[in-house]
Amino acid sequence: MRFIHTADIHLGKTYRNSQGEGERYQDFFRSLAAIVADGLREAVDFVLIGGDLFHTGQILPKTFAKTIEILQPLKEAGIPCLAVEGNHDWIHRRHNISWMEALSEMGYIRLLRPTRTEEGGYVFEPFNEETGRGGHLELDGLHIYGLGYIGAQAGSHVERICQAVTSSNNLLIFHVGIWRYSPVEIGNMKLEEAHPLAEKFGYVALGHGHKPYVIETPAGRPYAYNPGAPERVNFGEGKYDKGYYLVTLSQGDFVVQFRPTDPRPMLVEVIDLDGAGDAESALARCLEQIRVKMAGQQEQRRPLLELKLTGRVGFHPFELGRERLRLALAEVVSPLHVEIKNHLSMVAHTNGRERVKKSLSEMERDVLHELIGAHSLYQGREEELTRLAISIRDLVIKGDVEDDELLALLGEEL
Ligand SMILES: [Mn+2]
Repeated sequence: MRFIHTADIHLGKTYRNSQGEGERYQDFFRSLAAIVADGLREAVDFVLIGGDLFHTGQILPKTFAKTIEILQPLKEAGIPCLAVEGNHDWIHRRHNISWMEALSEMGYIRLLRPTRTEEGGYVFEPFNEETGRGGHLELDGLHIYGLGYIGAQAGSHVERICQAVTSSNNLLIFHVGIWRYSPVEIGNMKLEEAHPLAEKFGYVALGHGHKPYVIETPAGRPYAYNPGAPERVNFGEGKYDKGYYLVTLSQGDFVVQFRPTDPRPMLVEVIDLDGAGDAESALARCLEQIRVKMAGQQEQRRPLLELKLTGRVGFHPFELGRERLRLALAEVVSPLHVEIKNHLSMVAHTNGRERVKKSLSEMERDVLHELIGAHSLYQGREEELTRLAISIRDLVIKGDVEDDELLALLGEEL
């Protein structure tokens, strides 16, 4: 028996109001289509998607239509595609049918999701082909269970999840990260909390963290696998291996092979402009560094670029604005999309004395620090809560995280 295990496809993601919007939108579909094509070529028995098939709970009709088009060959070949919901697919309004449920009803995926008892226990109902609902199904003697994103409670629910499983020869699809390996800030559990899963499941198909990793029992037996996202989704993923797993199950052993995918080039570059006297020379330094970095690149696709500008400069940081940088960069690397983090601080001269003006982000931190410290409940935790406030602000600006998750993050910290 052979199968593909992938996760975190993030269909529908793009950069709004960016010239590269249309092309970037295609990246994620191309990535899934290539995996589907591999599955057909390898004649796998089934495909697993460990959550975050879609980037957001609400998707555009064209995203749904394109997803169907890409999954169609699997359906026609009779290769089941089993999926769970990730945090990004999650829809909170229960009276609305989710896009994942719709795909399951139409037979493009088999969406696995447990039901819950009043006492908080888990029940994995057999999957019903007619309704497209259920928590578990059997394929050639392998029992496949599906558990989507359950948030911060994942670690404490492992025992209940294991209790709900009475079969042997089991596999679990679970959208959760493990703290030590997952760079995502929410939805993780501790390594030791995961270990009991190894007693019930021969293979745990993870999703959530976009970086691949494998988890072993304390005795050194691998049992949980996170393939990571096959495309680079967020800045910072440029250095991760990108791919999916092709797994062979023979005589109870899962033999796992990581297969690389072909993601768009992504570059995060820190540019130290310390000592630059004017914006013109700073810009020249910036472009030179990028030019050197990109020299000898064989890649045809336009890269995604994030620039972090640092240092003390003799001009107002605003002079190196987004548009000015974008125009200049277009001539050097022609990036598909650029994000700029301007951490420059200005050195001013007053009466011959050098004085460093605070950068925007420093001022912001100081203001928050003062506001938080003014409340007696939070005194002594200013540093940590300021950091939390800023990271929540960044998540809100990025627009990927749902309100409930932000609240959960706050709840955990407070
Ligand atoms: Mn994801």
